[in-house]
Amino acid sequence: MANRLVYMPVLFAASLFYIISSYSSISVMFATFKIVSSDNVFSASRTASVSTAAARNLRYLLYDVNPPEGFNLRRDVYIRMASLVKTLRKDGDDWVLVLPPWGRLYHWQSPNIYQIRIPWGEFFSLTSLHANVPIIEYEEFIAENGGPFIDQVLVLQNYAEGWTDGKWEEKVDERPCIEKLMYSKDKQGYYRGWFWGYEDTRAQTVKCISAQGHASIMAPVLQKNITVTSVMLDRAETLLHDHYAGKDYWDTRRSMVFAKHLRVIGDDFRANYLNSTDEEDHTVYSEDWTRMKAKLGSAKGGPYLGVHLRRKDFIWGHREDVPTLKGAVKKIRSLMKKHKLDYVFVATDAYSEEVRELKEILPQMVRFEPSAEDLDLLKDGGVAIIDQWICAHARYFIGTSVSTFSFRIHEEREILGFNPKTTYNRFCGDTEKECEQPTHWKIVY
Ligand code: GFB
Repeated sequence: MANRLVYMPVLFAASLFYIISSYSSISVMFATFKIVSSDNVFSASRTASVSTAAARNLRYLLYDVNPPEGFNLRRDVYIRMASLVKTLRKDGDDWVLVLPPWGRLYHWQSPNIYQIRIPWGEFFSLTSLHANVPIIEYEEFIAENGGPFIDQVLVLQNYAEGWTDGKWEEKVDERPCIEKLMYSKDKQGYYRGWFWGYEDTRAQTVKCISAQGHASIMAPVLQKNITVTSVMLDRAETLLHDHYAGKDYWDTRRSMVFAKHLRVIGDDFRANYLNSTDEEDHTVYSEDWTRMKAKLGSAKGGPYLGVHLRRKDFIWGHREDVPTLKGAVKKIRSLMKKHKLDYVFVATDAYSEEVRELKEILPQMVRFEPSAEDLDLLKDGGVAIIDQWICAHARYFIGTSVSTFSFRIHEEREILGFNPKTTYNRFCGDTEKECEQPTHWKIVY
């Protein structure tokens, strides 16, 4: 029987919470870089950028990601952009990161829910994000900027010719667009595009930039070659991490604290259905991420197995590293026995037929399944976060190969102080020969 759970009282209370590089002198190839800022037609709106000799100009970095990418890959790109903003701020203007509203994600297919223009505050604690790098929501940007205008869009792309001489080098150049531009000119000559569902938003100029390198490779370009106030990097996933899993990576990752109402719902679920509380499980959480320094191995976790079983597009390609439902259940049973756990919490994106099948072969499975009304409030992103939060508190966790959804759970458990042996585990495909387990990326403070 499914655990169909209704959370209206919690959600009501929770809705009250709503309001609120290693970049080391990379040699950038400027020889062919010819971005020159043209007259700014939006200048009347740019009250915030009035400069005095001593003041730093306020400038805005906006970004977006390739449309098919999912929620957790996007969270990864946020880390790259935060790193770039830190580099930009070290030397020069007062850059602020504008948070790209959530929405129109391919995986968010729950019917009848309004799932565009979702502010970050619905999913993450803005106070926590802000303690790492200056951020504002897109609508705040519109207000500060005096309108939905972006001075310059840079569409990032790789180099058409690939690596020259098979050699990797960091470089940035203005180049002709390789793919068809997703922006078109309106009658006034401004560029219109998706812009997170804000139809009034327009850009003054759009250019394609071939970029090969770490996020901060863009810093000199934004500081020296471009002088306009607001710049949007589209296809920002083209840029790599400045220093993956280094201190700065972890600072930003730690600052991505889930919104309080989602944590409250997750904690309530743990207590009611999985016999799990922070005090018993040694997972007491600090509201202030800068003070959250749990010793590795200090967390015990709730008396349940946490499972992330990615399906849908992960099985369509008949990937060798993803198990069948039967294969997954066999592994789940053996882990429950080995770790003497009576409960198993399963987070999955499986279609309802597969979930039904899973319930038949694993009747003790516990799932977070909100009612339609609660789903309206939480949205698919909120449910994904609650699933991740519950998996993050399990005594033992097993995820899906190369899923960024599972990776984000690993990180959450690392922050909570779990023994890596209980975290970095994944299912193997039924016929997979070499089933390499996930890498332990040790937290750095
Ligand atoms: O998060 P994500 O980037 O992870 O994308 P992958 C998967 C999305 O599917 C999530 C939903 O953001 C959720 O919306 N989803 C997956 C889940 N598993 C669960 C779950 O256990 N619970 C809930 N509630 N939702 C990549 C994508 O996915 O896979 C790429 O980012 C591409 O776009 C690639 O599709 C093949 O890394 O797993």
